[in-house]
Amino acid sequence: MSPEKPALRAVDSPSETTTHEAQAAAEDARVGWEQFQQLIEEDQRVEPRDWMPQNYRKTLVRQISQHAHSEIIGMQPEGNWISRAPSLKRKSVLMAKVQDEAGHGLYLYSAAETLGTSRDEMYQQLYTGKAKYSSIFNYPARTWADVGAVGWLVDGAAITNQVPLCRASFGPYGRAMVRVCKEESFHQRQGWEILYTLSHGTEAQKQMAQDAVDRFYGPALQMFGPPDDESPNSQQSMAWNIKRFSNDVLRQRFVDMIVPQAEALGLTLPDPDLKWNEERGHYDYGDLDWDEFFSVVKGNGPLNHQRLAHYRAARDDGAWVREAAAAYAAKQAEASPRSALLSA
Ligand code: BYC
Repeated sequence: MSPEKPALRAVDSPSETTTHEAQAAAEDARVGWEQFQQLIEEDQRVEPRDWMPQNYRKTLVRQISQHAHSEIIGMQPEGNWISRAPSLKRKSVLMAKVQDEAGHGLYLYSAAETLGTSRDEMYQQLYTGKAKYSSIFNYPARTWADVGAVGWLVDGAAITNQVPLCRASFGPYGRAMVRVCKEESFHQRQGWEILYTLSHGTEAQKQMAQDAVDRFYGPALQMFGPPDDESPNSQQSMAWNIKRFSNDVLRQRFVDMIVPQAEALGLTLPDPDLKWNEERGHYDYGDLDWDEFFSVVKGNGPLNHQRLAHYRAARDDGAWVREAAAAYAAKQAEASPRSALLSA
């Protein structure tokens, strides 16, 4: 006897099913929203499988992918100096640092992947010029002293910005930041040490260090993003415990940190308005050139085109390596599905 076909219940008609599913989805979203709110209020971590609002996911992908791209493009100014570093020791230290930056990019791409955006998609966005990356990397590193200024000022700004991100509400981002920050603090010391050596060398070396600081000071302060009243994302990101402090608060923290460090280096910071404000308990500093900042972010900085062209060329040149690796992995999987699974 053939099994009886179950009678179609009223609720199984397509429109009823849709209504039923929509109600269930709305209920899931309501419960998910409450759980999400509770995690944020209790300052706990949100994990990839937790329900999260679409805009929370979107802003995380926006910030994390932009951060990852910054690490990848950020290899270029210093990578350019590996073959010209003044000693074998300096060369190997710089090589390790640049390699660390590549690693940071990879941790961050992995964190963004847990939000459902594939690595290929992010690479493609960078390749086509759609993605943003930090404005600072569109400035040239002209001299060996610039490598010191990048380490001291750029990595210094990065640490100031990223230490609070270790407590970002999204688990994979916060955990990636812990490791990144440990490595960044070595990078900053490496930069400091280069500048210290130069500023205690010959007059020409000291001048080279001063020139580098003069050129990188303003753009490093702009790494923290636009002033608070022109920062559309800060408020919501802070409400979601992604960012813990506003752009201006972190910029001030950085200025307060580098003034005594510059004195110890025997170098000056190129800002005549820089002075201690007893009442505020902070250093006052002069206006930054925000027209220049927005122009760089829009793609019109000194090296935007060159940085992107170099990235594209490297990606194109490396296509055969990726194809060969994929073909090898497929061959291994065919020969031994189990070992391929284990090595995946
Ligand atoms: N450059 O509302 P806002 C490193 C964009 S690499 C370019 O304040 P948010 C290293 C911003 O994205 C470390 N764009 O945004 C590597 C937004 O545009 P969208 C890099 C910038 O997200 C190698 C718009 O302006 N660090 O250390 O709340 C060698 C409005 O801004 C910039 C990170 O990426 C900028 N400087 O705050 C050496 C840290 N600033 O997205 C060293 C992670 C702003 O709406 N990122 N914009 O189209 C963050 O902490 C935040 O995303 C920011 C901006 C503080 C940068």
